Amino acid sequence: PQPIRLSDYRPFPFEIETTHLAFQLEPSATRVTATLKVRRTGAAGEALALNGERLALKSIAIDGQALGANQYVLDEERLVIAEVPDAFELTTQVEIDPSANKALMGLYMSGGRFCTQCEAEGFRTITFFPDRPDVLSRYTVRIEADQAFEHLLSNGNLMEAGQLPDGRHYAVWNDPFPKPAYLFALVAGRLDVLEDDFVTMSGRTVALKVFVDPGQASRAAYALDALKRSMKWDEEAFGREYDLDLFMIVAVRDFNFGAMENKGLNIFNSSLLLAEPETATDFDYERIESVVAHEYFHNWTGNRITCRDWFQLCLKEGLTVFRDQSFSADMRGAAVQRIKDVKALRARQFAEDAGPLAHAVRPSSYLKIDNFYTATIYEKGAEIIRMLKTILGADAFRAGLDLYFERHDGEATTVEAFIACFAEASGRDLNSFFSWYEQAGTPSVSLTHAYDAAAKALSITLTQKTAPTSGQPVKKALPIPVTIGLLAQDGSPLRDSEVVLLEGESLTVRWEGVTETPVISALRGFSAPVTLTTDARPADAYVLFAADPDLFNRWEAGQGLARGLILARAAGTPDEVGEERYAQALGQALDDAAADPAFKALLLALPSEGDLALAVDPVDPAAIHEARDALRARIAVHLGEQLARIHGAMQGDGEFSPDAASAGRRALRNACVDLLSADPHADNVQRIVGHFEAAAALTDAMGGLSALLAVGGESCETALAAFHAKWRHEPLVLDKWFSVQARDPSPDALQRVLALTAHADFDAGNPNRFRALVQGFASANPARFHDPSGAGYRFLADQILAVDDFNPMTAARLVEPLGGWRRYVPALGDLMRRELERVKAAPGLSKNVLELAGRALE
Ligand code: B3K
Ligand code: ZN
Repeated sequence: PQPIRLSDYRPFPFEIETTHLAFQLEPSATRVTATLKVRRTGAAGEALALNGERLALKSIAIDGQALGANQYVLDEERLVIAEVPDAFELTTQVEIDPSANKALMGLYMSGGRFCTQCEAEGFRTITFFPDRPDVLSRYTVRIEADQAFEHLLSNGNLMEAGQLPDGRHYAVWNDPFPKPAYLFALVAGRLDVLEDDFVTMSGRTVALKVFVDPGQASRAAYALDALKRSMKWDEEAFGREYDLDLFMIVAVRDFNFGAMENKGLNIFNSSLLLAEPETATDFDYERIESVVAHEYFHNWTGNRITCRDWFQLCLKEGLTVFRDQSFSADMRGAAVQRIKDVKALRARQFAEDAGPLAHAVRPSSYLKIDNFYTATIYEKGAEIIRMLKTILGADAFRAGLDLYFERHDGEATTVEAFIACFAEASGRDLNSFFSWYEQAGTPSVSLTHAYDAAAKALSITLTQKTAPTSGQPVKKALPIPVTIGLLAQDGSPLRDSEVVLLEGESLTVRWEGVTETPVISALRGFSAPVTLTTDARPADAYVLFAADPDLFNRWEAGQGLARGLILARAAGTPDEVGEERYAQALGQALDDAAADPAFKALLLALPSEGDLALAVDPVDPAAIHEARDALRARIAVHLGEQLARIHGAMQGDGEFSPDAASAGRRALRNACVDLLSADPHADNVQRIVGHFEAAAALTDAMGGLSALLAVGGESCETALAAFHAKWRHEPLVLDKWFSVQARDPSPDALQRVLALTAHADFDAGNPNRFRALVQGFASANPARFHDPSGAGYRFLADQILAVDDFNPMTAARLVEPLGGWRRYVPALGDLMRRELERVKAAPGLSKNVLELAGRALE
């Protein structure tokens, strides 16, 4: 297959002024009639080429005249009409089979309802259309269906609805805002609705409706509340007001990813919408809040201003992630939020950037755009926006964004046009900044320093380097904002934070008036997505760990200490004195009455195995796992009484509340339980069993179950069985029962996972269930995935191939865990490579999997 290239972009030579769609919904034979008002905008004589896949063409006419078979060419992917007038109306009628659509792209059935997913290129499986984001059109949609499909929904405002003969009914929707096809949506079916409204800053009342499975409306209350807070926040923080009179969200159970920002009709994976204390963890509540916000924020960053082509994906995604992260920081506390965001960035994006699937935030070619909805485009894309704000300052940043909204409203635009707004508003040259979009790989920054006690001067030298990535052997220096502050040896503040902008390969700054030997706190708040090494003495990290006023760096200092200790052990040179000292420092941090429980919970979690793997070459997952476990056990022994005491003190919530403070208390008590499981003596086991059995909130039940899996034995099996019996009819909770077992690092985990693929409740056709088990195992259980026999890899490859048959998008996302094969010890790397080769050679493979397996093997 031929790659698509950024440099090949050409505007579409026609404008589609209006699009009228008429749906005759039938699960296995839906008729779609599209009437497009077309006007030539390009050169005379250019053919009209429309995308269309898996469509049975029933009729085609221009200005009411049916076209003969010799007047157009139809192949698997396109309908081309060579000769068309300069302005005309094109009418096509096609038939499609939503009930057979297991790829979950386009129009499909979930739980007996019709729903759609069009981004990026699903619209072309619904009707013939220029399915590209730069073709904006005004849509009217008429939906007709059996009355059993009670609600008939589409984008915009409801214009008309009524009954028809033969038990059918219809609705007509009009969306006044021109939009690209990927933002089209349709839902039809029996649903319950939770309603509210929101008065915008200019005083308009917007009706809010959340549609869910019958009987589940109460579970949508938190999402609805998050929506209202998002609408308010976007007005206050960015001056953005909602623009339609109606905003709808629908929850569906079968969905390939999280949620979708269709204009006025967001569609959500039910796992990111439905929440009650017994059926959702605090993490779910957090995700619901941030994803509801994210999709809502897209209304301006994505919908009102969209992307010229899919290479510009980060224009809407990076910016919108930045906006949702800022929202969450305001809702839940900036430091804790930042730590969580950076953990996620390192776990997913840094890993991606370190392997053969590394790509630029704005890539320059692809086979399947579906493969580029990655941590790099989303999370690193957001980091770039954050750096822009750090470099320009909040006011110039806001001015640039205001200019962007004003200048490009209603357009499909580019990253260049976006950056130009900030250059113009701030008067700064941002040319070199643009390299952040074009260059893949995580820069390494090293910091060295010299303190001149006599002159009371500190000089700091920063140097950067980015290792080559596939296709980009030579790397440029990037503008890297490094926020630096100083502490005295006793931990008191010596100098406030300052942003040092490292622009070339290396930079030395000299600070006068530094009155004593300082402890340097660098890259505060994780001011840039880089890996930092410094020449600091180990003792400095203890000063930062105890006292850095920048809480991110306080946490980071602890992680750095733990990382060093674990890696020393993994290398066969354990530092037992250091481990005791670390455990003691951790104990002191836990005793700090002023610190937030959510922050303490983060302190208690050691760096993940994935994080540790990024720091060594080659990676030996078993050695890392054992070393990490050993440090966990040591901490559990050293701090046992204190952990038990804190666990006790964090009990008793009163009535459940999902707010950050209550969630923080739950996070801390579960972090204690997690550590106690590393020292499974009778008292601890009893405490864990008690924790599980008394759990009222799902967060506690899951924390208990996961700890019991680590302990193993009778009490674990009893708990698993009890949990299954209680929740077998609640799909979202049952997903967690699958995933907690997939993530369990006990030696028999692979056997358990294999057995679970044959469990009556396992369903590879449902992405949530499938990912809970397979992704949970391959991405979150390194110790067992990297079984020396290669059985874990074989299992993953088998699953990729099985699912690729009907759902290529979901299959392709599983390639990544095998992708890093070059970084593993050769005995494992070879086995991983062989499984990738087997996948790549499989007959009938999708383009999606082919592209990723191919790149991983390059
Ligand atoms: N824009 C969608 C993602 C669509 C993924 C298509 N493969 C959700 C989001 O980022 O908000
Ligand atoms: Zn998004």
